Amino acid sequence: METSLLYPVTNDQRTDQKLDGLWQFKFDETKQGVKDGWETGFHDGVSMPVPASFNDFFTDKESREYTGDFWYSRKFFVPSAAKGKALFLRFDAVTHRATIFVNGKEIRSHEGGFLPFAADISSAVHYGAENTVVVKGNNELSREALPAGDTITLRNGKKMVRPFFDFYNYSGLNRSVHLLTLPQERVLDYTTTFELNGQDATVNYTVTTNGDAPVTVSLADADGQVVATAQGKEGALQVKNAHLWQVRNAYLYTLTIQVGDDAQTPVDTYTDRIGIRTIKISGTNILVNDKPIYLKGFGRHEDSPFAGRAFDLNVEKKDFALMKWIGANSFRTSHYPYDEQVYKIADEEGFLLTDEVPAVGFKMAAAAFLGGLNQSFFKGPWLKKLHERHIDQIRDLIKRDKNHPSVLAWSLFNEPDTIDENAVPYFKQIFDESKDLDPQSRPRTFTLSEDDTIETSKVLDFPDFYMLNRYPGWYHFGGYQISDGEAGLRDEMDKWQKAGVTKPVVFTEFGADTEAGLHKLPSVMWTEEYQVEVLKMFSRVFDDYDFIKGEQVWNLADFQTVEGNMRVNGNKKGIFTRDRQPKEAAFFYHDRWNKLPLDY
Ligand code: GCB
Repeated sequence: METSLLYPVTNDQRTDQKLDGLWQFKFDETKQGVKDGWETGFHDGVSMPVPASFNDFFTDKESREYTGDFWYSRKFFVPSAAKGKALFLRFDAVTHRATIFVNGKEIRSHEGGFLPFAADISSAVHYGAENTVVVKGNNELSREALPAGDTITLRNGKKMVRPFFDFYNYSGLNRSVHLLTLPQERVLDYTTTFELNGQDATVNYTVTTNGDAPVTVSLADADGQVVATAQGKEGALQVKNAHLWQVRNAYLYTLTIQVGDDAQTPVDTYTDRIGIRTIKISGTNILVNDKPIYLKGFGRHEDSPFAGRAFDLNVEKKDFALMKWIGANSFRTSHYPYDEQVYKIADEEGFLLTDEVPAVGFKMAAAAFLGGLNQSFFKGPWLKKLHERHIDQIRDLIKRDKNHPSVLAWSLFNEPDTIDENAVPYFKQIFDESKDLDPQSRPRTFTLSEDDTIETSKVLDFPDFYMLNRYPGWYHFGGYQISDGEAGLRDEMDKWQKAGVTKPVVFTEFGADTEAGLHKLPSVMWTEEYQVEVLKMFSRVFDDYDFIKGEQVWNLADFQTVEGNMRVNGNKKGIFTRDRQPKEAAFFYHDRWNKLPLDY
């Protein structure tokens, strides 16, 4: 687990300089890099933008599909003023694994392509001089790593990935790289929990530092007025007439943590924006600030033309504009933790998000569907290593995101094989080990695929609410058979109702692939008219069952996938196209969601 995952800030004690821009880049098919000393830096690569997935910049297929080791290199200047400070490079995400070298010295490695890590580089740098950072990356998939898949070698010797999921294996330095100078004695982490007492609120906090200097915590309102202060590494801030963070009506306070005896010249300061709100599950209700809410929104992907899976603030801005316009209030970070800036925007805009670890592809039927094998996923030599990585990433995810008011719940898997008895001990372990990680005790859950029903799933006791991914009208009972699809969906919901479901049910995937601009009267599958028919069918069903507490359609936008006979250059279930233009279905939801009350 990472020591500190605090998001970088700049203030009197800390500096954050982004090392984004053009880096040197090389493939390393034959693993020559180390032998040839690439870790000391190189100039004979191609220039590569950071942050970006490297794949779509290439015009030849071998490069776009490249699987194996790849290297990035660039120079950066460390000012003399940094001497005596703690000095780190922070990588917001390298997909999927990385080893970091500075001036030829190996600093550290990291596994997991969607979470940040920091490398202490103070022992390797030259002050007042240029330094070289080199990243050796790798994008292979295996059953021992998240997300799950295989890497095969073609008869021509080229490696290729076979993901057990459909999103394209976009790789590289997908998020920003930061050069951080930090005080030696500093804040490593903090937590908050909330109690609401009538008009007032208590913010309980803990602060972790790496020293003994005293800690002072203060809270300022949106106008910058300090409303509460407290001393010590643990304490409570009493807030009179608290402004609560509400869904789509956010209010953020600024929390300032100071380390040191002297308030005028602190040893360290860390500032963050927090929202006061509570989250509870009560019967079949999801409660925010003790009021029931109904989730409207999307499963999403970090995906766009040119930069692939890289974080792009412009795309994100547009996505939030579209989600606000359409009347959404929530989304799931399917199928991996997103860039931290996404959570900051969600905090400000009052969106709720279900935060997912990349535990996707834990099902051999998914592998079979995409051309792989059909056997038990939860029984195999890969499980031990996979489990270590899975829980490690859950720890880092919760550590990274626990202070965001927008985070509603933790999603610990997407569509694992839960009809397999072998899944039970694995689930027990993951749920036991993650139980106390979140100080706010947010709900933990996972999505159930169509095979996993109230009758077949062996792990229904574990989640705090149910997330269902269902595709009648598309993968079965498509086209003119859609009426049978609706009947089947109602039969399934009747069974949940009859069984006396005691937890909320949220539909987290449903939809139909739709080629934008394709029209037909009467409709056929793939047309914009048909997508609307499918979504209307689901809406009718949702409206008839009280225990359904949300609808998150698959997907906000079309996205790039593996190629195959199931996909026409991507997954086209987007309500918007990949370049974020509306399909007919967008207007259907604009109409429906803007009318639905929050506690529907
Ligand atoms: C699913 C997966 C999602 C796919 C989707 C589809 O069940 O969770 O990753 O993209 O189905 O469209 O097939």
